[in-house]
Amino acid sequence: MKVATEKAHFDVESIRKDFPILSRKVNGYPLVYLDNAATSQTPQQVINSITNYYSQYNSNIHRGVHSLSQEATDAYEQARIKIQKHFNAEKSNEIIFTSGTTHAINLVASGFTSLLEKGDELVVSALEHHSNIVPWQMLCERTGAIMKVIPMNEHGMLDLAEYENLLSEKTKLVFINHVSNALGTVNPVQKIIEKAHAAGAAVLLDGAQAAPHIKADVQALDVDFYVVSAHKMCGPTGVGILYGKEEWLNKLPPYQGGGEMIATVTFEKTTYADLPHKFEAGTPNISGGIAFGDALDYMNTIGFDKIAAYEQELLEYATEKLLKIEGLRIYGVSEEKTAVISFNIGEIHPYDIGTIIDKLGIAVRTGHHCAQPVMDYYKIPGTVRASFAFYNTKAEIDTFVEALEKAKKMLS
Ligand code: 7TS
Repeated sequence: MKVATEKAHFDVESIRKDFPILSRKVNGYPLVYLDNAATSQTPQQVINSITNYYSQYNSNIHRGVHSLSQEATDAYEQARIKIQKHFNAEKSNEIIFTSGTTHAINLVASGFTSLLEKGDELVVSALEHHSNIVPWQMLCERTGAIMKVIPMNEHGMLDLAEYENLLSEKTKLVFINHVSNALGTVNPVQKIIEKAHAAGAAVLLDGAQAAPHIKADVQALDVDFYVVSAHKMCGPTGVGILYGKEEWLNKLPPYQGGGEMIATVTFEKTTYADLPHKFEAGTPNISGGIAFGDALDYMNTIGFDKIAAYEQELLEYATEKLLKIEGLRIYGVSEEKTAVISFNIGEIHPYDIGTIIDKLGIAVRTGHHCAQPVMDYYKIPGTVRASFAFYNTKAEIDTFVEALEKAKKMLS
């Protein structure tokens, strides 16, 4: 994202009071939680939403005549509408509840089995999380389709000229993350979508790392599929969505068979329910879906513009401070990036740094971040990744940098 020009006041101290976990201690030190790209923390408003569901109207949806079931169904469908509005989908039946991004990608990849022929081509990028690689490799094995990879460069950005060379009339689908989880790079998705459509290919954007920071407008993007996980944006784990254009979702066969996804069942033939139920077999994560809607309300009340501007301030502050540590190298220096910093210090193994600073109450992720091709590009086993959220502070960054200096002394 572009650097914010105006540093508007952001009342982080009052926001932090919404997150009970932020006041706990870890290993005797105040928790400094910098692993937000793995999962974000949960505000009391969202915790209350889950408690309220289980203490007031826990029941199965879409089937009971009784009042509790009606209340639960209304709340769940209301959440679907909140999500539709948030991502500006044209219709609420284009929002399919899933267990998360991984499930959503697998749903689409499975559906494409019947739409591809041997020799068809798929385009992926070198920057992907494994969940946007492996389901498609499995699809290629089933169909004989071929996967082509857009290369990345030293800055952690995609080579768009090479992307254009990869596109042809054989290309059926392009799948790319909106934001890279390992490096924070914001990809030029509008251009990527335009070029894919010009070649006649559909596009799936993995929005798992973008949605907590950028309010995507699926109609403005004209994207065919957009997938996210609630747990990266103040919601609970085990729930997410697949947005798909209605015409595409109608073309894909159901992913799983079971209750709630049928119109009629006989042993001779079953007919399927309309969207969105065709893709929602079985009892879903009801409280999770409702809480996802409430998490979006929570973030929208603060405002995505304000969140993005504040996180950019944190990113600039942390980048400047970290670069003062001798021997520290940051991977991923795209001009447009979210508040993620992946780095190594000299030859020190990232795991050792992570372990030492954990003893000081600081949570970061270390390793390949489920993006091994990115690590292979840089010829490293992994990095230390600090990923910031709107409830982090500059004081926490200072604590983090001091802890890194200590770790460096111990390990050099
Ligand atoms: N896509 C991207 C870009 C991701 O960052 C992740 C999770 C996923 C897909 C999978 O999401 P899930 O909710 O289905 O598991 N990324 C990370 C991470 O960076 N650290 O831990 C999980």
